[in-house]
Amino acid sequence: MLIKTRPAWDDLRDSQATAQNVFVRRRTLLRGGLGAVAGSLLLPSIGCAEPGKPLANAPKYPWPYKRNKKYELDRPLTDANIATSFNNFYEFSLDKRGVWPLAQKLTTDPWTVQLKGCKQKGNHDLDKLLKRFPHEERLYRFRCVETWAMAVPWLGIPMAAFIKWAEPLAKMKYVRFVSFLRPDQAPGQQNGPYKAVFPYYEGLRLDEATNELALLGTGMYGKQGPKQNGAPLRVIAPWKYGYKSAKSIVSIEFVEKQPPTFWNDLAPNEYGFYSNVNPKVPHPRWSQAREWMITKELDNTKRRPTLLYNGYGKQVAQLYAKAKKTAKKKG
Ligand SMILES: Nc1nc2c(c(=O)[nH]1)N[C@H]1C(S)=C(S)[C@@H](COP(=O)(O)O)O[C@H]1N2
Ligand SMILES: [Mo]
Repeated sequence: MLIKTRPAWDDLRDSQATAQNVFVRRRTLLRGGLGAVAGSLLLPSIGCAEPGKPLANAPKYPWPYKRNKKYELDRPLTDANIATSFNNFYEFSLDKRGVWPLAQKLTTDPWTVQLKGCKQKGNHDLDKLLKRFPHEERLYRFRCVETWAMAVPWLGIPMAAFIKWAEPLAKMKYVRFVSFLRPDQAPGQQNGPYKAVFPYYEGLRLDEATNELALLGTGMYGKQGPKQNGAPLRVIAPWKYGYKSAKSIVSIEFVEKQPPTFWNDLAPNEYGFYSNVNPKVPHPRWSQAREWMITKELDNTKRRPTLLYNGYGKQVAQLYAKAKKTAKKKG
């Protein structure tokens, strides 16, 4: 209903439609002293940088895997060079085209993951941990809250298999993910407007995390990593807006209560905990009715309808049958 009264929101230019960026601008201005950062965000974030060959540095995928053919796409896959050179990863840069060169500094091997709130609690070497699980390739849609979208051949392990092995304590109802904190490798953690807020933290309800769709991502396009997309381990929850999928995670914690999340803490009126893709729930500053697929041209005027739950209602709608009101209200 809201959408019908505000059709103009469908015609947002990218400079207005960069949700999280616009918020940063306000915040930096409020804090003062970061005028340069704030100023650069006034420019549209697309169409200026040379994408290069950002997949080139990603190592060959080290684990055997099979494509799970159950998950089919209704649209072409996004070009690998586009999906790996147009990134949201504020630890490195607020400029989507500037993330990938900076992210190469992150050392991802060896990598330790800490587990809490489960029988397998403690520090685990990631390579050893990942050997325990069958790896799969899955073609999924991906949707950022800013209205850009892509279709990606992810590689990873089903989160349900990992959680079954980890054995969360019976009282735990949520899982919390925490990204790395290494200011020496991530300029955004040294100087960015969020330096005091990092590490990035996110979470899922336990029944969301054990849904068949949820993955712990370890690669894409047949390769490990790449770093700009969250190597060596990230969350993949394709029915939710992209910010739910924390990248380069170092800690997985099973907890009793709904954990606070990065964007919800920063702007609770704009970013909820559930954050399920929903064309009928507009962001306070733009419509979510339509989305645009990232391509070489980065043409955000060619839009297609957004799908409820990003087209994954068959798998996830039942998760929200009881809690419908909360999920919708929180967007
Ligand atoms: N640690 C961390 N994880 C993050 C982010 C971030 O800034 N830091 N951005 C999120 C957002 S807003 C999106 S849309 C996706 C982008 O993933 P991609 O660059 O692989 O497309 O990562 C999410 N995970
Ligand atoms: Mo996003």
